[in-house]
Amino acid sequence: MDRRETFEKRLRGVRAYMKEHKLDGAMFTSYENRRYYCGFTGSNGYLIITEDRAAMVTDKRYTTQAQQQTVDVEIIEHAANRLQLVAETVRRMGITSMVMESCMTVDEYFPLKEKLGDIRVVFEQEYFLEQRMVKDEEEIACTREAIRCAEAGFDKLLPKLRIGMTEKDVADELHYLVSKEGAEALSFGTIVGSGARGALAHAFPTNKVIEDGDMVVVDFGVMKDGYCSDMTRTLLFGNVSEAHKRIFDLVQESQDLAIAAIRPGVLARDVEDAHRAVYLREGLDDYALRGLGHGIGLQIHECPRIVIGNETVLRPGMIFTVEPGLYFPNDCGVRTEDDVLVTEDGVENLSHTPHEIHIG
Ligand SMILES: [Mn+2]
Repeated sequence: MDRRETFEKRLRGVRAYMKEHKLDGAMFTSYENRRYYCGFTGSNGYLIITEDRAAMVTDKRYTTQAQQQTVDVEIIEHAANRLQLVAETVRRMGITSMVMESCMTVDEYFPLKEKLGDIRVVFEQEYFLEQRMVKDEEEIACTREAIRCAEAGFDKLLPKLRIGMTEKDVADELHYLVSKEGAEALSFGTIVGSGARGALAHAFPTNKVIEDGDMVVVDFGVMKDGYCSDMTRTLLFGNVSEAHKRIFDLVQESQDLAIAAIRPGVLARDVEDAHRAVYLREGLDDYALRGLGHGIGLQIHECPRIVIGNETVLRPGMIFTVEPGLYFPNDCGVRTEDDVLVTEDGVENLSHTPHEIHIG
């Protein structure tokens, strides 16, 4: 598919929504949806869609970039009175009713609403998130490349790791290595939690020294062409106690069961249940979180959410994380995270880094 076809196909989904809800326009204001529906990667823009046209209001920093990145989108440059021009453009395109993303801030919405006058506005978020939930070939390829950069950097990190390094040393080294592999950015702030700090699910790397016997949770991701990867490994430094190693093994078992349960037609909650069965059996469910994973894409957290009770039906092309964990406050934490793709007949694990890694 060329770029024109890609965006036409995605916009057909928007236009189907407009038709179904008897609207004659749509406006996108988030970075991710602008990028998804027209390819523009700038930080400011109002993408306005009608039945047969598309226009984007942006500022002078981005005029040339927007012209280069988009296909068949009229680029309109705004000066000081941004919202005035947005409202005028909406009216000029003949829109009388439109759907907007509900993530717009109230600070921005109320002044815009006033300028839109009698143009009817409805809000939607879920529908567009669901459109992005099933990835096309190009999106899958970008995600694979993001995972490759992350894993190649991580692989080069392992021989450099030593007892006595700090959590921050680990994160700094990793960031340099993934960047060298071609990562364009980090998907989120890297987590390094050693020893008891591993129980903090989102531990920010500190100057704490990694000691003999620490289990160290390293959770990070990188972006490639806008698409995020996300992986976690719990590294076993030196002589890890038998009690801690047993926890580590239970998390691996729960991940294996979850991945084995993934195929088209299965509900997200069934995959969640499959991993939780291990913790329930062991009487350890209180030490797990309430979810197993999340979709990844242009955002680090997308649909489908693999959480308790979620009835989303898994479909080929969905990419999400499988990240079981056990967290014992003031003692230790373990998490292992792979990224998986739902295929026509089952699942492909896109992550290839070994799960059990000993250091020193
Ligand atoms: Mn994750």
